[in-house]
Amino acid sequence: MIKKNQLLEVLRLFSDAKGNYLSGEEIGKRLKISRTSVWKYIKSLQETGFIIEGKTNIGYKFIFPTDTPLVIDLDTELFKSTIALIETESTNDIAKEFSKKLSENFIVVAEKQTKGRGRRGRQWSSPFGTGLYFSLFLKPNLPVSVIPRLTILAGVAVSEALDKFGVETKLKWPNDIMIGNKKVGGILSEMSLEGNEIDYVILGIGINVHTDYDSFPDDFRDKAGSIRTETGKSISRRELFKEILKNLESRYIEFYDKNGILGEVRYIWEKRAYGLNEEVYITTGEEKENCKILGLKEDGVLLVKTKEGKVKEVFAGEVLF
Ligand code: BT5
Repeated sequence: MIKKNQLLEVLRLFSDAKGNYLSGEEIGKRLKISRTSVWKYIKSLQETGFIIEGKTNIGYKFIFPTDTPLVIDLDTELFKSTIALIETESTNDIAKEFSKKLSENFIVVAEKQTKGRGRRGRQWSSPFGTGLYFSLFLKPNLPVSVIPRLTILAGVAVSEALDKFGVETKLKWPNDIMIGNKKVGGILSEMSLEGNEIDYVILGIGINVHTDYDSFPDDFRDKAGSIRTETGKSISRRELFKEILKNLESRYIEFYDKNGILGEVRYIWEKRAYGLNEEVYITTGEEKENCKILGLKEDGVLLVKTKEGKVKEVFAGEVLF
């Protein structure tokens, strides 16, 4: 029986080895397992998509994906633990599953999701080794009404983190991260109530980092892209993950301390808004209306102007171009 946490330990050893070969003996010694077990672990990792080269009498070398986000050293006060998974249905579902077992904020991250979810039961395509798929489990003691603002806050935190890698993004209300006209990331926030109060919030974030167009399903291939396809940049998912967590943590703490006020985050979001002052279609349920995006209200609600010149607030829905 293969122990999952030891698989991760093998990965950690490889990421520390920085491209060098590690002998089976050395891996075995460090993990206190036999060489046969080492071989089984390597095989199991290979079967899930990791590329590990084996050379007789020398050892094993990690080829792909060396930027795996599964082995980051957390530098955070907000999150107390991480659940790292090679493959799972949906990190949001795992977070939900652990909501009863873990009472403090935690992170779930996976290399692949087989049932990655978007809003309203939509799919989130999550191929192995190319994107960042993670969920943040939070227990905020805040009024329910401010929780939808967390999607805006998370979008800003991701966009600012990407700035550090020289990647310019726009935010499409309410939850899309865009480069040009391609969607490269999305946020799915879900909450659970206990009576009238927040029990917990799960912020699920998906970002296409190296994903090729071919990996996206036909029905939205022309609308999706990755950081690599849109900018030609190949940035480390692990480094990006760290930067996002760092940013999100400080933005979230500020938001929390102000009892759920977006403050400057609102203006940062507006500056990065996709389609600001442009004609768009807003759909809420069945209706579709031609409007101009004016900005964001403090409460995360989108402000638009209709063809008749009426200013309207959009609480939920989609922006279509
Ligand atoms: C979202 O939904 O954009 C939210 C995506 C959240 C994904 C994360 S990954 C970690 C965590 N675990 C989960 O199971 N989910 C979260 P929505 O706005 O409903 O957009 C979904 C639509 O985006 C789909 O209907 C497709 O058209 C498109 N889409 C699906 N996968 C995509 C991808 N990888 N890149 C770009 N577009 C995609």
